[in-house]
Amino acid sequence: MFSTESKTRGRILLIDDDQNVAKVVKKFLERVGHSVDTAASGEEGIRLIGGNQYDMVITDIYLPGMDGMAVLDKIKSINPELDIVVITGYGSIESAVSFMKAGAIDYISKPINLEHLDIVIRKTLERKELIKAARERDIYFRMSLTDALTGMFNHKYFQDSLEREILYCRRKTESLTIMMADIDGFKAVNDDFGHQAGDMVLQKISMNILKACRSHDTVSRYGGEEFGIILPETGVEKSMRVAERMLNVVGSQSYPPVNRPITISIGIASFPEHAYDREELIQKADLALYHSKGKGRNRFTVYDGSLEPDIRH
Ligand code: GH3
Ligand code: MG
Ligand code: MG
Repeated sequence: MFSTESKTRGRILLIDDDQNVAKVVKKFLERVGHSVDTAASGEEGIRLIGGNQYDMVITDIYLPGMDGMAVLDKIKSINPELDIVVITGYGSIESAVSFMKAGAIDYISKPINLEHLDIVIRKTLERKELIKAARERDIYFRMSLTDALTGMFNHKYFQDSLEREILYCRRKTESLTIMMADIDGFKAVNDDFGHQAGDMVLQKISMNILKACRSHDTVSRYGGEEFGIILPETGVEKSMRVAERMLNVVGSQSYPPVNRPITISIGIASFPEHAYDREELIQKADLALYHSKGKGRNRFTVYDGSLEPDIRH
């Protein structure tokens, strides 16, 4: 996978007290496009690492003063992620192994074969690039699933998880319950205390909703001041206890700077009891939520056929 055509270039620190070796290696590495600083002792190398951003370090293991192992330990304590390649004496594989056990990423032996050195450096830099790219992908992936204000999962994650959970429950003939929760009178909170205070309330309510749920429940910000919660392997009875707890936790807290009680209303619907697919389940939980609002708020309602609007005229 590591192409010799790779354009990977790095900022490299070379620590070697042998000035001839340092000169030859530096010249070679610069010719192939790297930027290289040299240090003639471990102490000097450590100093340079303190003030520069290197991609990797190449260090001789035989150094005057601080020896190679001490240098390696010190570098790892400063920056555990900095890749270190050690230069070992000819045939001393044991020392190479002990350095790799201590955290070196690879080794080259003296006398240095420049082509081998080139391969080791490319592999090290490319590995570093791959790790960086994987981390970025991971961050963007997580960002795409979470809501920036509350840190909760977002609408899309809620929909995707619900679809997945329903498929699972169909296969396993399990039940699941969802709750739609909406903050009561939130428009007035914004109007009376400002949007920033509203945001703070949203954040604290999110924490409290999470507190009332169990670790395997999926809690997400459905939109605005509404939350969608998936309770896997949970029927109506159990979900009512969770809803009760949620109303208590949310309603019993204060939300400075807002100096009035803040409550939520909840609608509950279960699979397969009330609906057999995702959209219908959400629609039924919404209808139950609407009913909680109509009945005076700060309460939960479990979906029931009698809640359906009467369409006979
Ligand atoms: P109800 O009890 O019927 O739910 O009344 P309500 O005032 O909560 O409902 P309404 O739908 O009238 O208003 C919702 C408000 O929520 C309006 C909107 O500005 C506010 N809101 C939605 N998202 C955010 C947000 O991210 N931050 C803030 N501060 N407010 C938000
Ligand atoms: Mg509301
Ligand atoms: Mg709302």
